[in-house]
Amino acid sequence: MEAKTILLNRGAEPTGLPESDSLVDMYRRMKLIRRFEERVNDLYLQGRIPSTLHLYIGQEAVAVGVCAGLREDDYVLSTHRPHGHSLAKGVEPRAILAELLGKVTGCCRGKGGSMHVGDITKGVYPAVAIVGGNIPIAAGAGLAAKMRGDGQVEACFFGDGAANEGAWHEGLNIAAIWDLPVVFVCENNLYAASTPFSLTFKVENVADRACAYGIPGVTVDGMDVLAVYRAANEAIERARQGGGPTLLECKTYRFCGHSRSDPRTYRGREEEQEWQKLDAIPRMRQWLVGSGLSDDGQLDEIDDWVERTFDEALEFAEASPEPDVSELFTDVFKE
Ligand SMILES: Cc1ncc(C[n+]2csc(CCOP(=O)(O)OP(=O)(O)O)c2C)c(N)n1
Ligand SMILES: [Mg+2]
Repeated sequence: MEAKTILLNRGAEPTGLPESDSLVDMYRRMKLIRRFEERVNDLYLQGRIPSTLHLYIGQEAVAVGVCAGLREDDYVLSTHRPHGHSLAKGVEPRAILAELLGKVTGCCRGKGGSMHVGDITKGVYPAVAIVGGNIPIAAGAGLAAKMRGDGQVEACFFGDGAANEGAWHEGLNIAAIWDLPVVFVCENNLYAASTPFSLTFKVENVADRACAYGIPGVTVDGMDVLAVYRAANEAIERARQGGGPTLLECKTYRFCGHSRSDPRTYRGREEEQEWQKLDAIPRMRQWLVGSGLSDDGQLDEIDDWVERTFDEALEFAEASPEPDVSELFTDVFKE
């Protein structure tokens, strides 16, 4: 089986898209993630976040494009870089922010912090920070969905680095042989921390490996939310109809460092500038205005809403108490 590549259609007229409201919503969600991350970064620099951070800035089109094709009762599995996935799936910004501040109103009651953000009531498993650790869990969740027969799909996000973990190969294989309803979404941002993709892969695309498991492999422009949406939607529908998993690779780039205190000596400023020209958010804005689906007035209002939403979330999180010490072991072990 050949991997299918639809990466090279940058600028092509998109087809098979949802209603215009949903398209404007994709802009809103990407903008929310971008500003959430930028403002969380400011809070971190002020010493107000008691943990490390892996920011999602630059990769917004992937989370939003994939989640736009999911049902409310579908599930998302995430990684050490999870804020964007949760926001895209509909977890409340205030619940994530409270979690980052270690408050009891956080989505994991303040006990998980940045790397374990998630809210099962919104269809987001608490994130797994072990690289590749969420892959077998996605297969297990897919098996549960298949046994329930309720048509639920799991979207499992991971980085290029995860695709070189043993658990990744085992998880993909078992999902493949049992036709489990999982979309494996690789966010290939070209680096695993400081290690370049080209030093750790002999193949050009992560999706080229799909043929080893007998499943479809698709590589898509991860800086184009519409391209991600179309490819993800096809994979999601295939999974829902019993057609098994897909390996969907989104070529993307993180605009910031890997985590805090990363001087980015392993990549050039010129490369960063080239990728920034592909920023999905202004591109989507331009496309919405150019195609008459929205206008600057509506999109400016959305931008204002994003700032207000963050202000309110911060006010809520700051006013919330920390978990009581008596809660130390609650929700940690299964009763
Ligand atoms: C098994 C394991 N090894 C190492 C780490 C430390 N670590 C955290 S993130 C990361 C890089 C992951 O790269 P990638 O999967 O490409 O995701 P990205 O950070 O680019 O989003 C590493 C090595 C870890 N958390 N788990
Ligand atoms: Mg990476």
